[in-house]
Amino acid sequence: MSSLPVPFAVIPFWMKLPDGVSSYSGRMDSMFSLILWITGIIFVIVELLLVFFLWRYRHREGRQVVYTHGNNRVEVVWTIVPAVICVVLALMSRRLWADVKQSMPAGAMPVGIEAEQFAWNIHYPGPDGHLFTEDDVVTLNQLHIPVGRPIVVTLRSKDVIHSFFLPEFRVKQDAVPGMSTRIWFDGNTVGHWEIACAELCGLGHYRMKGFIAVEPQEEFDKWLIEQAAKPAEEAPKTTQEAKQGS
Ligand SMILES: [Cu+2]
Repeated sequence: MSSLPVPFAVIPFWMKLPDGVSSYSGRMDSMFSLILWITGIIFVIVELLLVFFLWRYRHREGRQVVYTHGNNRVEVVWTIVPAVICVVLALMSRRLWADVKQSMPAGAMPVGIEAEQFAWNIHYPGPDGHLFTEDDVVTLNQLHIPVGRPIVVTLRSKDVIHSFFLPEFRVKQDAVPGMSTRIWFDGNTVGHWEIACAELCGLGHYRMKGFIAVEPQEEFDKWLIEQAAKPAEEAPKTTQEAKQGS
């Protein structure tokens, strides 16, 4: 999919997505721009036809109405063509969906993320090697990952539905109370970005923000040791008013 013909791999400049920094962001963008081109071209054709017909069949004194039962051939064509396009797109995105959402890469680093109103609790496994246990290293809103290493996130929620959103990594996944959802991604560029909540989750939704840092392995190791030495931070207690807004 990364080898789509050039025009389809290019997104118009006024629709630019932020530069992708995960290993699958390029494939996702190709799929996105292909669909955008197909739907965009169809949109323009349909709107032009609409305007043409408005003009062509406008009211004129003495013009008779014509009753028609349609045109079978045209109807068959405009049913089959979109159906074929949809099936082809479904088959093309199937593979990407499976790679991104359904199979987890081997040797990935496990991280647990528990969303709550209005913060992200980030868990790294402690000495027992398991997530969400007493000895986890827990940080508030600070997700650090080593560059180039796949991360498998086990996503949970303490209260309502949140959505874990990393725009530059092309990651978006709901965190649903009572469910553990696994997702994976990686970062192929060193840098800092934001974690957003993409699901309206209460009055404090606008400030439910975290930070992701992609750093060289040694820096990450150092950072994790520092975090392990610190007492875990608690999310600030949300006011009753803010919770009621959920
Ligand atoms: Cu939220």
